[in-house]
Amino acid sequence: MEKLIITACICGAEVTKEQNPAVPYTVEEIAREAKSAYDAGAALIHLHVREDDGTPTQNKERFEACIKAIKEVCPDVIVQVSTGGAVGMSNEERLQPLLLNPEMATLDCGTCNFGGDEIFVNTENMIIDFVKNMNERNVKPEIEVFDKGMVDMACRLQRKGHIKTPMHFDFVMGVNGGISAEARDLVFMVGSIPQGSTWTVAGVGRNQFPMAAMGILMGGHVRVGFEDNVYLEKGVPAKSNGELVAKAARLAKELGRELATPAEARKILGLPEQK
Ligand code: KMH
Ligand code: ZN
Repeated sequence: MEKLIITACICGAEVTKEQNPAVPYTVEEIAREAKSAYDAGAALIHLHVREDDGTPTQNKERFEACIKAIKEVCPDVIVQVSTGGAVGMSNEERLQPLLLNPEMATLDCGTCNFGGDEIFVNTENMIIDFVKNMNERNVKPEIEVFDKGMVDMACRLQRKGHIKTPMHFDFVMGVNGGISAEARDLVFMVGSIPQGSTWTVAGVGRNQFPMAAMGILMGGHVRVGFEDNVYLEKGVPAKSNGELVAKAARLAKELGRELATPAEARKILGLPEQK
């Protein structure tokens, strides 16, 4: 089987230090968490950034500082910026990190409830605008889908020529408002994407490691990290993102999947070699 890409979503926009004191806010903390994940086997960092007080931001300068700090300690890691940001941000704010010409960025392919009164808005025209922006800058989108209809939206936009092939999907499963995280759900999602696509799975909360194990077995890739889950096991907060990545790496080893280095991950994802 193809080598396994572990993505670490080290920070997110919603999770707080009250939930786990190791959640990073400052530039230094973000670099520390990226390094812990990279040392444990992550080839890719899915990046959100915060102000020092924890407020989520899409500020270009803050992203620039964080990416620089990450690259100083993990020079070859792939950094994928979030264009999802936090619920309620404007499109202009969300698009800011693309100005840095990152290797990858997320492309959220539909609107969904996000718990309580929160709605994560991604209309069809927004998706077209976001991907146009990525295409102009040669940024590879990771198509984030929280439900099956979002896979269909991405495929429709691919057929219309907006999204390039091969597509790379991230199935985010278990969000309160999106698809649940049962084995049958992942089988359904994987069976719904075009041949030649790559995919990763991000199980939310207690679904993180069951979904990771399924992703490893089914030949996909996996995402773990504080954005989606702060516990190493029931009732045990993870001390770092590295602990979560190390657990995914142990599962991979037991199940016979070798880990992809960042260079190998670039090949699998069709990204240009790092200069
Ligand atoms: N924070 C969520 C509202 C992304 O990174 O593109 C959206 C999110 C998706 O995290
Ligand atoms: Zn995210």
